[in-house]
Amino acid sequence: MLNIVLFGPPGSGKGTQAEKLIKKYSLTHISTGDLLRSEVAAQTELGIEAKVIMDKGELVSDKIVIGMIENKLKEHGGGPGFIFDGFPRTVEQARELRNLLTDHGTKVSMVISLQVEREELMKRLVKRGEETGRSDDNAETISNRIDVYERQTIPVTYYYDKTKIHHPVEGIGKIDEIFKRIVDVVEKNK
Ligand code: B4P
Repeated sequence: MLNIVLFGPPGSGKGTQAEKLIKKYSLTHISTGDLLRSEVAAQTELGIEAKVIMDKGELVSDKIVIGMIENKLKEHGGGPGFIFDGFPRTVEQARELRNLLTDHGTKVSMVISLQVEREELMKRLVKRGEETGRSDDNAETISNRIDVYERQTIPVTYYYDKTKIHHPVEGIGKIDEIFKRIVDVVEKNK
């Protein structure tokens, strides 16, 4: 199986590039952000709890997010592989992902980490907020999301650095150019 973790700060293009990768490699897309937003839209108990946290730009608890991933893996067992978009975001989530994939007889094939600096992230997400009205895409929340990323999510890269499957990719430029850079990494390492 080809299991890709698409990693990077909020606004680095994970969702954007995941869409293209799933088409090219017929992978199953698992975006914890999308899963949480559908719980919010359906106004489930989990969604009501998650919305408060997401609107502050904080991370939803590991327990909730890992439970969602577990369900998705059960649902889609086999197939060519998965794209994990926005997961793992903590070292605990990275450890659990490893355990869950081991239980399914597979593992993370590669971690592609999009590199984009804060100023560009702010610009992209403020623009998306204006266009879509997404409630966590306002300047104050975006800034906190980037702080949370630096504090809680960057340590995940140290976790993967030890495994030699971590590949940083420049995330600035045209969407198709970035996609080509990612595909080059996938082709060399799959
Ligand atoms: P996510 O939904 O994962 O939100 P995100 O990090 O902002 O990424 P997204 O995929 O939406 O944006 P993208 O970079 O593609 O998470 C939202 C919240 O959910 C989190 O804050 C947290 O509260 C919670 N959550 C999610 N996963 C969790 C987890 N594992 N644990 C705990 N909590 C979790 O793109 C951004 C914008 O940039 C788009 O508008 C796009 O059009 C634009 N863009 C992309 N590429 C570009 C390029 N090359 N040039 C210009 N613009 C570009």
